[in-house]
Amino acid sequence: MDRPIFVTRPDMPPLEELEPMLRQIWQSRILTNGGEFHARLEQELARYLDVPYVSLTANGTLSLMLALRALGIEQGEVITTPYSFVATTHALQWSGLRPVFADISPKGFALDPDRVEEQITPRTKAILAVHVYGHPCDCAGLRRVAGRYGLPLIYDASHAFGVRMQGRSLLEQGDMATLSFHATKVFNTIEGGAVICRSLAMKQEIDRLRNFGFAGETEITGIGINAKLDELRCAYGLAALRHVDDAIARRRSLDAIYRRELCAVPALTVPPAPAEDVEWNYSHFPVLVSQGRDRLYERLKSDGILTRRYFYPLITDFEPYRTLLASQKICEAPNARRAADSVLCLPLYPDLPEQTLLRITDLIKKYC
Ligand code: T4K
Repeated sequence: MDRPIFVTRPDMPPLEELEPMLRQIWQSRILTNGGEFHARLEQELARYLDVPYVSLTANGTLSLMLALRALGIEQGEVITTPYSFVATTHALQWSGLRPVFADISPKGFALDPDRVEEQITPRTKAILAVHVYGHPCDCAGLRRVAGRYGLPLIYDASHAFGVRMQGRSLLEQGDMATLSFHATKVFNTIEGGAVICRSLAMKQEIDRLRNFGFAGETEITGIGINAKLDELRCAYGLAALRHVDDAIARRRSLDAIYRRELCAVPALTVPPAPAEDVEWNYSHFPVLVSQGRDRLYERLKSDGILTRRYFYPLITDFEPYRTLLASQKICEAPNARRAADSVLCLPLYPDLPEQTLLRITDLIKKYC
């Protein structure tokens, strides 16, 4: 049997580009707690992403927890989306915050600002939105709502590496944005992540919090955590960054073939690419299957095509949350539910051969 086709494959830098940096690490024995490669990756990412300050972290989940802590959001409710990877809500729960869910927009996959506003009460302490699949949220609408009630606005931008809107980095939106550099992301450091800060003071606060709160050898300024990224992963990230433009270009051409092949399949809706003023990263290729999504998922699986239902089930439907939220009146979120029940993310990664992609689209046409 052919090898399975996964929904994604990590994009890895050439080993020979990594080797000199690994030798240097072996010589210096500086492995973690900040080092040359860590400092260089923060600088190079800030330049590449066109943002003022980058604080590297061990992963995207800890990035969210650090952002919440640095903004002083330590109790109360945070309005968020049920249509995301569970880590978005887990980060709130681990931070002792109560998630309150609002529906996504009927067009697209991100929080609807009007639905967010309906959930605001005196207990609300912040809004946590997600740029799902790297498609920008309605940032103007969310900014208006957050501003009206004086609430901090945080973006989980785990999918939005390198995305730009109206000529500026999407990561500049909100009070803080967080990234995941997990192996499955457009840019990866195997595990890893970052917090994007607007000011040096905020970056310094995140830097202290990710290192247990240490502000010097004998002083801590807060209850920090260990969320540091080590030198090996930073070296890997430096090598990977040199290739990320090529990887995004390759994703763009595969995305175009999928669109060409699937736009006329009656049982499918191919969500439009983001608006023209958005430079997108082509992080995922979701389609909406009006009927029989799970049957299509299973049939493709039996052909060795491992699509994924990102994001099904809704976060509110996972068991721990069903119990935790049992006493709470949960918003119905019909738009999020419709998306979760019909979405299928198709394989998309830079070295997916075109021939394989065409085999996938042929099978989809046959089964739909
Ligand atoms: N916020 C959002 C919106 C997120 O999407 C995520 C993570 C986070 C926050 C949290 O960030 P991190 O704390 O993770 O940095 C994956 C990833 O583990 C997760 O990082 C990601 N989102 C989520 C959307 O997807 P799974 O359980 O679906 O991954 P897995 O292991 O099934 O991988 C998918 C496919 O990728 C596999 O079938 C094969 C391929 N693969 C995967 C890995 C890990 C490889 O070929 N090599 C690999 O090393 O969660």
